[in-house]
Amino acid sequence: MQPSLPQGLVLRIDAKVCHVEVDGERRQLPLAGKLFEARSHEKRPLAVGDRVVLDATGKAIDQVLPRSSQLHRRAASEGEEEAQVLAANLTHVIAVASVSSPPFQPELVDGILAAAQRERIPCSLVLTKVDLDADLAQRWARIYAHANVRVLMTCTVPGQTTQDTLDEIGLLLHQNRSVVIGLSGAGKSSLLNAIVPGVKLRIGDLNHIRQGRHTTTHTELLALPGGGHVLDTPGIRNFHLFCVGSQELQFLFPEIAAKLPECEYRSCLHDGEQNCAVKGALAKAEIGESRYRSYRTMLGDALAAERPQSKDKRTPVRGGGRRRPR
Ligand SMILES: Nc1nc2c(ncn2[C@@H]2O[C@H](COP(=O)(O)OP(=O)(O)OP(=O)(O)O)[C@@H](O)[C@H]2O)c(=O)[nH]1
Ligand SMILES: [Mg+2]
Ligand SMILES: [Zn+2]
Repeated sequence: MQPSLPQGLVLRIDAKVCHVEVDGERRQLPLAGKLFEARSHEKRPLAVGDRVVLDATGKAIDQVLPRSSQLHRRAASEGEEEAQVLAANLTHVIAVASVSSPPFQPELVDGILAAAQRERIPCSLVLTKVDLDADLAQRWARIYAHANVRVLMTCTVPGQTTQDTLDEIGLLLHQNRSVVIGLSGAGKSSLLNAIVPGVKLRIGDLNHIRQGRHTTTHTELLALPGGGHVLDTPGIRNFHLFCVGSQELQFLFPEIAAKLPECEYRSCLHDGEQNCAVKGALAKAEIGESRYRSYRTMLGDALAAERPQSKDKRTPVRGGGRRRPR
């Protein structure tokens, strides 16, 4: 029988090599060229969190094992649409957003939540810097509670730390392989520093961040003392869904999809149709205006991609049937 090939876990990806943990030891390995061909629809053929098989020499990555989940978005590249997988094999997504400095960006947060929902990865929203505006933090927390999202409010400023919430996040981290993701300067690395003893990640200066400089420059998978893994990521500015169909989209916004049975049309897209139940839910603040705005923007993108004359080269989408009255 042929001896089995060594396997490893991708910890970090640099321009030319990947940092892979193999038998408890960190190695820097290149990728076999065939991987770039096999996964041409992806910006990169592998992601942090991937499990890989090495070649017989143990000196190159030969195969990427199937993923249990992936967090991916549409890559900001020209030409053919590509997916950018931000992290693989996750069991939890932590969307991090500050209430102020930088301001909360609902569309970015909603993109992350929708992408996690699409992969059925449980997702929490961490609202950071609550010391800067506690009322605003409460307002966002209410909107996301309607969306069935677990919201955790934090402050990591010494002397004002929200210890209970930090402990709660610590517990989540120990039980999962989580990715921490959000805008640059939101406080992702500060959050991990406050929770994980000894991790000492680099923290940004807000003036540098305002000039567009990230502090964290690589996604890095960290094994936590006490169990679990976490991926700290560089800040992102947008999160566009990759190839999502117009009919599928509302199911990534649970509080919007929950209204569908009350709409007049079975295939209602909640986009101005007659007797649409979402209208009433917005008036009663059961759905946040900002959530609906994000939904409409994403719906616009999805519908544009489905038009036959679309120059967009996305792969065909599911759904999109005619409206039928109930
Ligand atoms: N007032 C206040 N400031 C905070 C808090 N948490 C973080 N900060 C500040 O926010 C700035 C950015 O923090 P980082 O942790 O580097 O942000 P990041 O999200 O990791 O940024 P990138 O690595 O660039 O993506 C730093 O100046 C922190 O001191 C907080 O709870 N309250
Ligand atoms: Mg950081
Ligand atoms: Zn409707």
